[in-house]
This record gives sequence, structure tokens and C-alpha cells, in this order.
Amino acid sequence: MNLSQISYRPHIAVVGKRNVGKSRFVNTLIGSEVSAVSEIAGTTIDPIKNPLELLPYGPVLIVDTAGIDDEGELGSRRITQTIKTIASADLVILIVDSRTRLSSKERELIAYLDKIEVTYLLVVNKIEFGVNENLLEELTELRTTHFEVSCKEDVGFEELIRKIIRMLPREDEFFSLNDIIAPTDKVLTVLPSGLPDEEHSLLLSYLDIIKNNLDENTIVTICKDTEFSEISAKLNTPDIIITESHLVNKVSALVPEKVKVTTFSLLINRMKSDLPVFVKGLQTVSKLKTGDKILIAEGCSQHPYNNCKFKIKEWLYSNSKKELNLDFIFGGDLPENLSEYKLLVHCDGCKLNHTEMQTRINEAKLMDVPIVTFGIVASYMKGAIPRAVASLGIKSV
Ligand SMILES: Nc1nc2c(ncn2[C@@H]2O[C@H](COP(=O)(O)OP(=O)(O)OP(=O)(O)O)[C@@H](O)[C@H]2O)c(=O)[nH]1
Ligand SMILES: [Mg+2]
Repeated sequence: MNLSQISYRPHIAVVGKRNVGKSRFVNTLIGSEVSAVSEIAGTTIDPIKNPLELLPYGPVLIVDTAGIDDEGELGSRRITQTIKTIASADLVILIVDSRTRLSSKERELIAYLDKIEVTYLLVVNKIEFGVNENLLEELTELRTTHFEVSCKEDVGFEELIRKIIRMLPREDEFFSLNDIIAPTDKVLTVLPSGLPDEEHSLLLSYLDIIKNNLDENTIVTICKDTEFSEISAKLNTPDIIITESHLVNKVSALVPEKVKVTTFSLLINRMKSDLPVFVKGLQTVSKLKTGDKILIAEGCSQHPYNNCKFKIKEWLYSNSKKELNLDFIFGGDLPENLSEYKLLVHCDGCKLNHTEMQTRINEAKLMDVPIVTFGIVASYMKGAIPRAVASLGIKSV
């Protein structure tokens, strides 16, 4: 895996009721007529993705969607599409009409956005008609910051674009390790000896990502676990040790408390997705009951983790001592019946980008299904937690 595989173009989803001006908003941002606009409600029926160079930020993907108040069987299918688009968005722009109060659909949508904790911005459109006082009061009550624009008169866009740029994630935000590792820190990476070649190459690819994110003044040393004591002494105690979960305890016992000790997979979890959510999900692992349904999901169909899947199964049984109902999926989307599961155990997502992984986390949050990854379960079962997560600045459960 290299960094280009996990780089991505942030998705901005434009959502709202029918006819509020979503498509015209997208056209105004892009500066050309990419989406059909009309006074007939329900003009946009499928999500439409448009590339946009948002200067000075860079390339993004802006997604026009069908109205969240669409009706009938077809309408509810369109709403599902819109919800999926929201789940995979880095930023959601919710458009409302300046002339009307918030409808129940719009309130539901705001509650949904709050629940999945996606970053969103509320935009009041058509302000040349004036802004409804009740709407303003409702927005103040909800403590939602909003922007006022008129797509028709091209008003309010300069400031709005500056705000959008401030709200968009920066790629280095996800991948940076600067808050954990300072320049001139001594980083010791400990690889297990006696691993099959394929697993070694996986660890080396992890290391490659981590190396790419270390300050160039950082001193990185690689050794095998069998040489750990000697190398650690030569380094006069490293500042941080990165290793495999099953080696954390062994390594931890040999170095002072102040030394950070963590794992490759936790670092990858942190860089690619939401490690605190997974740490919280661990609470469920120890409370599983007989008959609980658990979904074990692989992000891709060609997975290097086949072995890991069986280990996870074994660990779940040995930890809970309960008969659990395990389902497995490989590749594709999470199933519609996700809410039936007590726990979602997802792969670390080495073949998924940040947005794809975040989408799955959002879907799980929406369904109130705790989510953990193979990496965090492995670390937990091997006793690597709490030290391995505390070393990354996260309070353990
Ligand atoms: N006066 C005024 N009309 C606007 C403004 N923005 C959009 N409209 C009009 O509102 C109508 C609906 O605009 P669309 O962009 O098609 O709305 P939409 O939200 O995409 O609607 P659906 O695709 O049906 O969900 C069109 O007639 C637009 O020209 C605005 O700022 N002021
Ligand atoms: Mg439209």
C-alpha cells in the first residue's frame, strides 16, 4: 500500500428538500450548468457527482442529490440514495429556502447529521425574497451556523467558499503523526521474527506509510523482536516503539512507562479512520450475550486477512465464552439489515480510502451498531490495550 492509494478527493454532498435550489447552488459553485434546474419539484433523481477545483483548496467532488422530501416508492428509493451520499460525504451542505420555516423532514435531516457527526453547513438560499424571521429563530435554537446566499443573484458565495474550505479535511490532517512523534524523536519499529513472507510484506507496507509521515528529522530504527533489548539499549531508550499487537506486552515490560508503545494497525486505524469510535466499540466486545449476531466485514474481496478472520472468530469465542452468531461479508456495501447486529467487526480497511472507511463508520453509527476493527480487537485480545491506545493520546475504555 502506498499513500496514493489512500489519497482521495473530498466529497461535498448538497442536500435539502425539493426545489430549494440545490442544483442551481451546485451550478453556481461550479460556474456552469452541470445540473438541470427547474421549478418542477423532483427534477434531480439520482446523485450527480461533479469534479470541482475549489481554489485555493484543490480538487473536490460536489454531489447534487434528490430532494429529501421526495414521495412514493421511487421517492423513497431516491431518499435512500441521498442518505448513502451523506454517509460518504466529508462535508454536507444543507440548503433551505429563506421563505419558509424548517419542515419536519429538514429537522429529521439535521438530527441525522448530528447523529453521524458529519461536518455540515446550513445554507439559506433565495435571500433576495428576504429571510423568514421564524426560520432564523429556529436556526438559533438549534445552534446551527448558517450562511445566507442567493443563487439567482450570485450573492454570498465568496464568503461561503472560504467557509467551505475551512471546513474541508486536509489530507495531512489524517495522516500526520506530528502530535505523537516530535522531530529528533527516536522511533523503534519492532518486527516479529519467523513470520511468513506475505505477513512481513504487510508490516513493511505499514511501516512505509508511517515512515512517509514521520518528520525527516526523526530517527527510525527497525529491528526484529529477538534483537529488541539490545537495540533498545543502544538507542538509550526510544521515545516510541511501533510493533505488532502480540509483541506489545513483551516490549512494554522491557521499557519505562514513559515510552510510548503502540501497534502498526492502531496507527493505520488512526490515520485512516476514527480510532476513538473503535475504542468505544470495545466496550461491547466484553458484553456479548449468547445468540448475539456479529457481522465480520472485509472491505474488499481479495483480502490478505483470511487468517485474521478466523483468529477474530476464535478470540470472540474465547473472550465471551458465548455461542455467537457470526456472519461474514467480503467487499461491497454493508447490508441493509445492519441494525440486527450487536457488533460490527470491520477489517482495518487497507484497500479502502478514508472516505470509504468513514462511510462504513457512519452507517454503523446511524444504526446504533458499535464498530471495531480487526486491528483493535487483536490489540485488545492480546492485552495491548490500554497502553497501545494511551500512547496515541486516546483514553481507553
Ligand atoms: N428566486 C430564486 N430562485 C432560485 C434560487 N435558487 C434556485 N432558484 C429556483 O428554484 C427552482 C428550483 O431550483 P433547483 O435548483 O432545480 O432546485 P433543487 O433543489 O435542485 O430541486 P430538485 O432537483 O427538484 O430537488 C428553480 O426555478 C430555480 O431557478 C434563488 O436564489 N433565487
Ligand atoms: Mg435538483
